[in-house]
Order: sequence, then C-alpha cells, then structure tokens
Amino acid sequence: MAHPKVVIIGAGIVGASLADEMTARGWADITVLDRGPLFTTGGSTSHAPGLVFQTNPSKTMTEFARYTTEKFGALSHPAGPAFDAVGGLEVATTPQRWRDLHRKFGWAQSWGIEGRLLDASECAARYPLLDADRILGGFHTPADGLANAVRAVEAQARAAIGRGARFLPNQEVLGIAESGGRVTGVQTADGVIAADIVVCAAGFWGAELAKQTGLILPLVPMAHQYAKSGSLAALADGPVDAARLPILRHQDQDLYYRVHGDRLGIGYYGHQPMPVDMSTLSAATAGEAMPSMLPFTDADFAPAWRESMELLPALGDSKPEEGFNGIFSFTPDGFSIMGEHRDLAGFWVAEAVWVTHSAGVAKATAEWIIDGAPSTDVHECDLYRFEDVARSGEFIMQTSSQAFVEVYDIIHPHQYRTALRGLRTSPFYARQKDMGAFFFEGGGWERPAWYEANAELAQRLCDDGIPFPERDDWSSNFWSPISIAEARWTRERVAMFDMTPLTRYEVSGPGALELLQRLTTNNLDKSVGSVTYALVLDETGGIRSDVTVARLDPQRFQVGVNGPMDFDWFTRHLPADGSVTLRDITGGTCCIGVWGPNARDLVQPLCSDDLSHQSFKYFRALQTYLGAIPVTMMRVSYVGELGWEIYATAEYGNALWDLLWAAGQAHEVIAAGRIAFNSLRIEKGYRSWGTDMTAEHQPAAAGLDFAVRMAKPDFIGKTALEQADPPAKILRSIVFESPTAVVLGKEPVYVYGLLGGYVTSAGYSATIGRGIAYAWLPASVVVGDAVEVEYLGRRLIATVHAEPVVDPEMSRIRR
Ligand code: FAD
Ligand code: THG
Repeated sequence: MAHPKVVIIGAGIVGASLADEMTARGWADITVLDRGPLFTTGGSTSHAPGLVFQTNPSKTMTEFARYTTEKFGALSHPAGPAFDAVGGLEVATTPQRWRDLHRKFGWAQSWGIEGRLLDASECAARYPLLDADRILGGFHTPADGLANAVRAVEAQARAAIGRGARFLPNQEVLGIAESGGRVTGVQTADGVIAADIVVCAAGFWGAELAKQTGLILPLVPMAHQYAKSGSLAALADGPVDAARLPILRHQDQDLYYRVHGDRLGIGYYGHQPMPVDMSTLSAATAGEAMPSMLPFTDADFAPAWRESMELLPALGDSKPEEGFNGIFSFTPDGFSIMGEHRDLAGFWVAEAVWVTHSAGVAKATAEWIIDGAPSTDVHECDLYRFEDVARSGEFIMQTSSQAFVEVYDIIHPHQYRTALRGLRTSPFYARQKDMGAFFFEGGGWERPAWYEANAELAQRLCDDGIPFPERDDWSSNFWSPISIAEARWTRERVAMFDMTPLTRYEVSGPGALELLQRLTTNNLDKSVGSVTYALVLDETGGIRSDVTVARLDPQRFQVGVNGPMDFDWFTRHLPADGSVTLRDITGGTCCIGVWGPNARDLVQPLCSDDLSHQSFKYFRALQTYLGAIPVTMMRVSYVGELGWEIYATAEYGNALWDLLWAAGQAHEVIAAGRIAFNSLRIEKGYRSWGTDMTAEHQPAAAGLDFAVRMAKPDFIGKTALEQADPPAKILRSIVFESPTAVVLGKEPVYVYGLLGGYVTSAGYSATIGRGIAYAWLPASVVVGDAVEVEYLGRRLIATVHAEPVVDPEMSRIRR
C-alpha cells in the first residue's frame, strides 16, 4: 500500500528528526521544505549552543531528552560527533537552590537519569574554573552534554534521504492548501506541493503559519542573549582539559555555560522578556542569513558578565564577544505543542521544542501520525490542552513572558501565576473571599485552597489534642494547617466544596448513547437517573480520562470530565450525521459538593423529594428543587462521604450557596478547600487523571479494572486490553510511618534499597494522622511491604497499604 504523501515545513532540528523517524517507520514519500539554505537554515537550530540537561520536573520531557541524547549519541557525521556526553553540572550559591538541587536529584532518580549531588570541592574538581568558595554544592549528571545541533540535523536528514525523503532548500511555504476540511498541500512561490499530511515544524515562525489555518499556537518568539568570552588562558594552555568540562548552570543568576575551544559561551535568561514582533521581524530580516538572530543589547548583558566573573574568576579581563539576541519559542506552561489540527485533518504541529527534547518529540509525533498514538504520554504537550482563555493574545503574551522570567526559578508545585488572576470565578467567589479563601489557580479558575475563616476550627481541634504535624520550610509553602481541620470536619460533620471548575459537558441527541458507549469502558445503557463512573481509553488501551456519566433524559447525558483535551477527543469522535450535540456547560453552571455525615440532615429539609438512602441511591441523579432553585443532584462524592454534587445554572449560584449555608448552620457546616479535598480523595482511593494515571497506563495497572465492562460491545481500546500483558508496575497507596513525614509528588521510591518507582499524588490524611501518597511500584510489591521515599535528601519510611486507606466497607457513603 502506498504511504501518505508528507510535507514537513522546516528543516530545523525538529523537521529533520521527524523526517528520520517517519522514514525509519517505512514512510518514504516525505518532503522537507525550508525557506533557508541546508543545513544551516537560519532558524533557531542554526545557532543553538546545544546544551542538553535532561532532568526536568516532567517525566515526559525527561524521557524526550533521554531519547535525544541516546539518538544523537549514535549519529555519525563526517565532521565529528553530534552529541558529546561531557556531563552536566548545576551549582547552588544559595541554600534555597541547594535544597532545590536535592529535589532535582529526586526527579532524576524518579525518571531514571543518573546523577549525584557533589559538595563544593567535588564541583571544583570537575569544573576547575569555579570559585569553590561561592558555591554550596552541585548536581552532576554524567549523561548530559552538548549536542551539535546542525550536525544532528544533517545526519538525521541524510538518513532520511537515504530512505527516500527529499530536503528542499529556499522553499518558503506561503500558505496551506486545503479542501473539504483536509490539507491537500502547501503553497510555495512555484505552486502547490501536494500532500496528505503537512507537519508544521517551522520553529517560532510556526504560529504565523498555523494562524492561516485558523489554529492558534500559544507560543511567543522571545529573544535570549548568548555571548562568548575571549580566549581564556586557563583553557588555552592551562591545566584544565577544556574538552572535558561539563556544561554548567548557575541558575541563581539565570546563567549557563559551555566551552567553545578555549572560550566560554554564556547564555543569559536574567534580562527582561524580549518578545519579538513577528509583523516586523520578517521584513527586517528578509535578506539576512540568520533571521533568528537579533543584534546584541550590551546593557542587558552587563549583570550576566558581572555575575559570571564572580563565579568563574578565570574569565579574567576578557570581555563578551560575538554576542547576539537569538530567538526561540516560549509557551504559557513551558511545554511543547504537538498534535493534529481538529478542523483541518492532516495538519500537524511539532512546535516550541528545544534541541534537548527534539528527537523525543519527533519520535512521539511520528508514532502519533503513523500508529495513531504516541508510546509516551504527551498530554502535557497536547495542542488542545489549553482552555479557551489561554488562547487569547493577552494570555499567551503574559504567561509566556512569565515563563521566560521563571525559566530558572525555583518553582513550588503549588505556586500559581500572579498575572491575569481572577479571570474565571464561580458565583460563590464573593462569599469565598469574605471567608478569607486562599486561592489556587487552575485552568483560569480561582479555587479556594483553604479558608482563613476556619482558623478557629483548627485551633479547636488542636486544643482537643488532634495532631497537627509541623511541616518543613518547603512543604509549608502554599499550605495551611487549616486544611487538616477542614478535612477532619468533612468526615465528622459536613462541608461545602466549590466544584464549579470541574469541567462538564452535555451530550445529547439520538446518537448520544451510542457515542458514549463507544468512547467509554463502562455500560451506560441504564435507566434515566443513573450515574456511571467510566474510563476513556485510546486505541492502545491507555487511559485518556476518567469520567462520570449521568443519564438525565433518555437522550441527554451530563459528563463530568478532566479538561479541554476531553472536549477535543469527544469532538473528533462525533458522528458525521449530526445525531449528537456536544456542549461544554461548565461556565454556564455551578456546582457545590455537600459532603459529610450531616449532609442529608442539611439538605433534606430544603427538598420535597425523598433523599433517603433507599429512595435516592448512591450513584443516582435527580432533577429537583432546593427551595425555589432548580438543581440537578448527583449522589457522587470524590471525597468519599455521604452527600451530593448539587448543580444549578450560574444565575442561581449565589442563592444556592446562601440557602445551603443558612440551612447548614444547624449542622455546623463549613466551607472547605482544595487541599482538604485532595487529601480526602487520596485516602479514599480515588485517582486523579493526569497525575496518578495517564495514557501511558492501562486500567489494570491503575487499579481501575472495576470500571471496565469487557462484555460490553466494542469500545475504543477494548481490543488492546484483550491483548494486554499483565502490568509490570502498579499504582499503590502508601502510608508514611512518621506522622510528620510529608511529600509533595514526583519523589523517587526505593523498594528493598533499589529504585522501584515514583510518587504521584500526595497529601496528609487527617483521618489516620499520617502522610499518604500514591506511587507507581513494581507489580511484585505487596501490601505490607516497606518502601522508602526520598524527599529533599531524606529517606522517609512508608508501607504499602491496602486500598482504600479509609472506609473500605463504603459505610460512610452508603447510608
Ligand atoms: P528552527 O531551528 O527555527 O527550524 C524551523 C525552520 O523552519 C527554520 O529552518 C526556518 O527557516 C523554517 N521555516 C520557517 N518558516 C518557514 C516557511 N514558511 N517555509 C519554509 N520554512 C520555514 N535549546 C536547547 O535544547 N539547548 C540550548 O542550549 C539552547 N540554547 C539556545 C540558545 C539560543 C540563543 C537560542 C535562540 C535558542 C536556544 N535553544 C536551545 C532553543 C533551540 O535552539 C530551539 O528551541 C530549537 O532549535 C528549535 O528547533 P526547530 O526545529 O523547532 O526550529
Ligand atoms: N465528579 C464528577 N465527575 C468527575 C469527577 C467528580 N469527573 C472527573 C473525575 N472527577 C472522575 N474521577 C472520579 C473518581 C472516582 C469516583 C468518581 C469520579 C468515584 N468512584 C467510586 C469508587 O471508585 O468507589 C464509585 C465507582 C463506581 O461505583 O463505579 O466516586 O468528582 N461528577
């Protein structure tokens, strides 16, 4: 069978790597076009100094980087290697950074990157130019190193050409040809080059091209300074073997370094963000060989040089030379952008990719195009991960600028952006502020993390001798002991949780049931009023989402999902005959979770329907009234308590809150926040998609087999599950031994002294008075086994616990 005809726009590191990956999978009809010459095209790759530090908080990005080092290490180029594993060294000059390097060491362990923490003298031994007195220590990673990006481009391009690909220089793509919702080719000055698939790998120019197809790529081309020192005596004829010096990061001052012969290259992120205006760039650089290079701005670099002299006295009286402001892409969250245009079939993007991740991104993209799904979980990079609000020019610019400023900063996992806050608020926002809510941000929403109004409650529990363990300086950021009180109170009395930001869709029409049956693993052909928990799988059986589906009418369902990528997936699977309508109703509705042993006593007096356990069963839905307010109630509880999610359209929100709040006074109701919510759901054994499990995992491994009905007629992913091997790793609950042991997520877990896996979600269980977490662990691990979790350099002992940790009999919920 003839393979599809592919055009790749851009012969930078991404385009070249993609051509190699696709031809290696047997697709030979591939044309790579570049507006510049080959292989120094003038794009970002042409001048990238090529430092590859693999360790990243993201497992996916780390895996992309590891694949890149392995692949580039095996490439051959007549001029020399495409990758030199000189090692990486990150140094700390502040106690905060030193602590953070411990955290980074943890990520390296979790994701399988070799590395070691070194004291100052060990750092100086590896990097003799360092002033050892200025540093507290460093993190050394022997497999990191220097990519020669242009060599890597050429070597991969030659491999692709050897398998039939064409690389055409001086061919600017002027437009995308399409017909009937499909790409048909690309427009150049010479005419249309036909294609079934077009991949936009045009680097920071890509957003402009994509815009022509109606697609917004949230990236900002940003200038970043790079310069070289003069010849350094210490490298030219000194005792230091320049060729073996590791790549170096001095993140406390936004600096990085590599060797060029007997000179040092210095990169700097400390200057103000310099977004590039694309409307003038093209005209300004049209005739340039390096349109991605802007003139050096000396004044911006002055602090970089000053700080470099402090750290590396060997710079002596040398001066910055050959400086330039090079352009590359920044995104709102720092991740790349990958995927296929939903409204223009065959138009793919692989954008905002560093050299570091390039081969990994290219491999995943090739798998996605050719096999239908990447073998690595790529949700963090998904083209459709962005909420509507995140596609505005204002949002893209502000958040990408913040991403530039923070690129080397120490970022706490609960540190949320400060710019553009307050964009999405629930109807209860004013009430929440009145109660002293501390807000986290998620998807543009303001979400109470805890309420200062509950401080008194915390004090009361404290006085009653309930333990409130002290937290260390790091984990006590963006946290309050009040959250412990809120969680306890939920289990003992009743609490109101704002569930408005939980994304929900209405799926309706004659084809609605059939569509949902195909998209999910559980049987949904049940009576009106049923609520069902189900998984959404991809073709490989990987978990794309977990959802609740409420049948509100024979042809109308309300689906509680995880975010914008679900909308994308559902939309792509809508039948062509128009028999299903999909609507995101999140913004027009609101939701309060009323949960706790007192929940029924609180709500029943407001409702003329019978809310008893027998009449309104667990996992059922009811459309009714609370007082005068029309509501949909679902007897579902992510926190594992008696109670309901109560939905209303947004205009009733204030009245609904006030009604429940007033009725709740007799039952000692409180408002409770996200931190309590999260720890309650962990102790109850409920997973959070994107953190605990992703498309990398099948249901059995994630402990979610109970939501799969293999007897049901065909659904997406079923065949893959039938053929699946037993999982090698399983998601387990662990409970820490010490009441003061707390972790935050992504920490490595050791089993019998050997690396066994990593933590996903973590929290403090107020119910059992211990830190708890989920961790991916070898399937051989059994309940009762002891494990050790490394947190900021300390080993914390934990035990694998039977699930759920709290209320395995479901007696709290089913009553
Ligand atoms: P590019 O290399 O820009 O390739 C895109 C290609 O598309 C270009 O060749 C361009 O000519 C072509 N093109 C664009 N529009 C069209 C069109 N309409 N028609 C035809 N062709 C078109 N990354 C690291 O990992 N490590 C580092 O140390 C590092 N340091 C950096 C230092 C500086 C100063 C800069 C600027 C960047 C650095 N980067 C680094 C980032 C890295 O260089 C880029 O992220 C990466 O090279 C992007 O590769 P790409 O293939 O996506 O884009
Ligand atoms: N509420 C609603 N929709 C949601 C969530 C929610 N969709 C996304 C996400 N959260 C889905 N996650 C879960 C996880 C567990 C449960 C509900 C939603 C749950 N599970 C029970 C259990 O595992 O025992 C019941 C399972 C069953 O009976 O099949 O409650 O919070 N609306």
